[in-house]
Amino acid sequence: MENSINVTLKKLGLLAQNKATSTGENWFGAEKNLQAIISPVNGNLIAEVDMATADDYDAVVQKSKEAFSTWKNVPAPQRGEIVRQLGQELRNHKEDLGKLVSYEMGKSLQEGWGEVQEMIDICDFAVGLSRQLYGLTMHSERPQHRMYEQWHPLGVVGIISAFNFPVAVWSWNAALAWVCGNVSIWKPSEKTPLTAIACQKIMAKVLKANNLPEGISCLVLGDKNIGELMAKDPNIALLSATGSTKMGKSVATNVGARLGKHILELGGNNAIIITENADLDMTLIGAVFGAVGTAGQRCTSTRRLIIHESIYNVFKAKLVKAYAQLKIGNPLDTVNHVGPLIDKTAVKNYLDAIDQCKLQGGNFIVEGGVLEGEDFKSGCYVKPCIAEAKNEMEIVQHETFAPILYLMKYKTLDEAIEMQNAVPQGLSSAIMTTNMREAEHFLSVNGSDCGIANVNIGTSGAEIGGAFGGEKETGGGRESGSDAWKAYMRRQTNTINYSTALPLAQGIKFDL
Ligand code: UN1
Repeated sequence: MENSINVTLKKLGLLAQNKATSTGENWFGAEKNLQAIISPVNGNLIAEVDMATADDYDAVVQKSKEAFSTWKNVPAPQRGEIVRQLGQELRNHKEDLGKLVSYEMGKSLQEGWGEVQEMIDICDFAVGLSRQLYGLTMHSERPQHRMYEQWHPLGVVGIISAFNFPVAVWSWNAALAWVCGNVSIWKPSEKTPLTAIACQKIMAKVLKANNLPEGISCLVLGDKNIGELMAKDPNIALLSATGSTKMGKSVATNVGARLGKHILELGGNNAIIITENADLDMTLIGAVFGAVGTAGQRCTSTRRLIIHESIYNVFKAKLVKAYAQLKIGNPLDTVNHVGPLIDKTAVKNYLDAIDQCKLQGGNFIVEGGVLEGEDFKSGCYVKPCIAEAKNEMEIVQHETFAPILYLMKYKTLDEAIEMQNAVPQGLSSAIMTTNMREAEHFLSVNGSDCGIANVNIGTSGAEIGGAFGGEKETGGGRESGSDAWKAYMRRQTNTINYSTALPLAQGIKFDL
């Protein structure tokens, strides 16, 4: 395997030795501040990466501001053409980039490729969007006046992304930011910098081929101190941050203190309501993939199943049987369904959550535990587990980034919806039912309070075409599709008077 990973690294322009280097100017590090990157797949050192200092960060900001003065003057459809070329390069590199995502982060190869596909999809979306940055025209209340609105770029867009979607979330933000005329500075998770360097190199090549400044797309590798610099920096016109609610609150406070703009995509605590009218075979696939996909480390992962009492036991038995068939192991081996957690801290959080659940009265029907042996030598492989629990338990109210699924029973749909909504987070939700009244009630104003509400689909696996994000402690931001692009631009309202008089609005008389 070691050999095939080295080939992958090489094909992505990363050296196979243990030191990551880059020809790109806009990511930094001069072997001052080396951090080891360990694969959760086998515990091997993949590379050492230089982390940026505050001075490096300032230099990157300077580069990106210079690039903005060029880029904002490139017509939007031509900006779209650059993103089209990036999409093409991503197609060419899908296999390798997906594999590196899987090796550096631990998600299954299928999901690694799926993540790169999300990048390709958002590029396609952004190309179309580059010809559709529409403003409205309005009728003026004054004669021979015209009103309209237009959208201008913001400037430098900061992107802080999390380890669990190490490349896709960057592309959702960056592709939109660029067609909107912005430049971007990306701080990836310090746990997954290699995939970020690979993406940076791909984009740098596209920019170079088009004679455009590399500063249009910048990368800064760093920890939360760099994130804090970005949040406090008035040069960052918009900061889009994905991660924990704790991180989001700090970003919101720092960006808010300077009245800056932010997009926050934070924790989820997503439930599927399974009614007595659900197609249980279909439900099983959605629920199990939602709970164990990416080893329960998606912000859209299914954490709670709220099941009608009449089918509770039948569905519970199906779940237990399905969990017994799950194959846990090397995510690069496509026979496995579940790979490792990201690191040993994540394993500790998983074990603590299991302990807490037991202490708070939870009853495990599929036991958890850490896997041992040569195949699991990174120490990051855990068993997906299921506990019968109560919604109000403290641990159930909390997002644990691990494959722990909580089951609960309900009698009436209103009670189920109340439970589904009675958590601090509001990202994704789903109902499984073949009954139209139940489905529509769930989607109505009296239904789910989440940013995403699905019918007969699980909570994870959103398509890029819709706006992605959620309410309450999820942070309220929207990224990706629909009209999420508007957050990446500033709206300007223009009123033009082509008459020979100067009538005031609201009929105010002011004669000189
Ligand atoms: C995330 O977990 O931060 O909907 C993003 C999904 C993916 C994106 C998840 N398309 O599960």
